[in-house]
Amino acid sequence: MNIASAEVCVTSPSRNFVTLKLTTDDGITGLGDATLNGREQAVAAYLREHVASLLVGQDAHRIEDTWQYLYRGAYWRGGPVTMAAIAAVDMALWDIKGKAAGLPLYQLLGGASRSGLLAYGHASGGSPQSLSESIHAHIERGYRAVRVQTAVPGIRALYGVAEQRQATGERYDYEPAGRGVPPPEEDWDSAAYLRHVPSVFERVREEFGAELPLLHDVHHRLTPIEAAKLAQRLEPYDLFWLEDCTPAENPQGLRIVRQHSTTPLAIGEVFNTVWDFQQLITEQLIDYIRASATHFGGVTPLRKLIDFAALHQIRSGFHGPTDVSPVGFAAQLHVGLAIHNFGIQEYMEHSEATNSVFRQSMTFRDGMLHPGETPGLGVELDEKAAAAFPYQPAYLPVSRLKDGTMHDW
Ligand code: CS2
Ligand code: MG
Repeated sequence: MNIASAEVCVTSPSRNFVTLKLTTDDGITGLGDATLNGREQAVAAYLREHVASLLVGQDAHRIEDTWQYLYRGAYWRGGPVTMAAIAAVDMALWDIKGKAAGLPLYQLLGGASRSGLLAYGHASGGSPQSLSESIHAHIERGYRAVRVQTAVPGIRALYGVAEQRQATGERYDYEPAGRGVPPPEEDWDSAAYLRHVPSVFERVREEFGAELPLLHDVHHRLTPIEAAKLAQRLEPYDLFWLEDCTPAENPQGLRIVRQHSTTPLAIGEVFNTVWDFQQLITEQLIDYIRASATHFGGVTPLRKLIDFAALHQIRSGFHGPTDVSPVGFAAQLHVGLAIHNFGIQEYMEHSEATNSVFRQSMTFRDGMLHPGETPGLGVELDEKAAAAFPYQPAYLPVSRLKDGTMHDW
């Protein structure tokens, strides 16, 4: 079974998605997600110009060897563009293998280790009242774990705080990238944020009780000592995790946070290879792995990473924002179902438009996700529907301090 063609589709139903479609000489198709928010066309070109011709004629069953060929063979290793491209090839080959075997991917990875995946949703609010409504709306939709993001007095526009109709669960895209150029500008003030956030969790715990798992994402905005202070101040509210509390390019920074707090830490949605995680895992500096199949080179390396993490009792918390396409999302649902050290799965529901282009077998019931029993990944791309949503330049917002200094993502 050889690869006969490799085609790239860029479509924008609510947001941009890059999808690789591999077709074998016996007519089986496989899909892979190569979406890189705000840099989509770079990955599309990487695949079209530099990868497609290398794949045609190759044995579609040789997943590991193809991965190593694209990773080691290129000389230039790693980075988000390369690894999203390799991820798409890897996922598409697993999709094909599953279809050829007549089995959903999780069966090829060892079979189910649980009946479903605990998901967390994104609640947020501009005021205590709207945050409370948003959390209630998520619980009503079945969520058993909730990420809590809040507006902060003194910060004009803050990433991750959705408009009310989005935050209460209508099927709009959360955290949309701003369409058009230049990227929207938001602002940031660490001191104002540190003063405000603990009081929000205090109120939420008072209202919703001790049992609801609560999560919070800092989006890499704090220095290590600020992150330590936040993690310490949040301890009474017993978070499930505190995410991306400081940029982790300098993993030693996390030692400072660990010295001051037992709040569990989740990191890694922007990481691309196991080397980015090595110190964090071996020194036990994190508790949850935030990698996604899409930005980490696919199913093959994600499985290896999570097995490595298991040696240190670190669990999965794979990245599931709406800029991971339904294809990439399905890939990690299959991994999450199969592994032993599953933690939680982020679930930002895709919009109706996205779901009309990507037909999915996955389900969300009573707060639990399941990838379904369709052979392969369980996602089909409706190319006609996709063609109605052409690519539109779109960028994540940037953050500046009050004096205009660019701040960390
Ligand atoms: C966020 C993401 O889901 C999350 O945890 O950090 O929404 C992230 O901002 C986007 O994926 C960036 O593309
Ligand atoms: Mg995040």
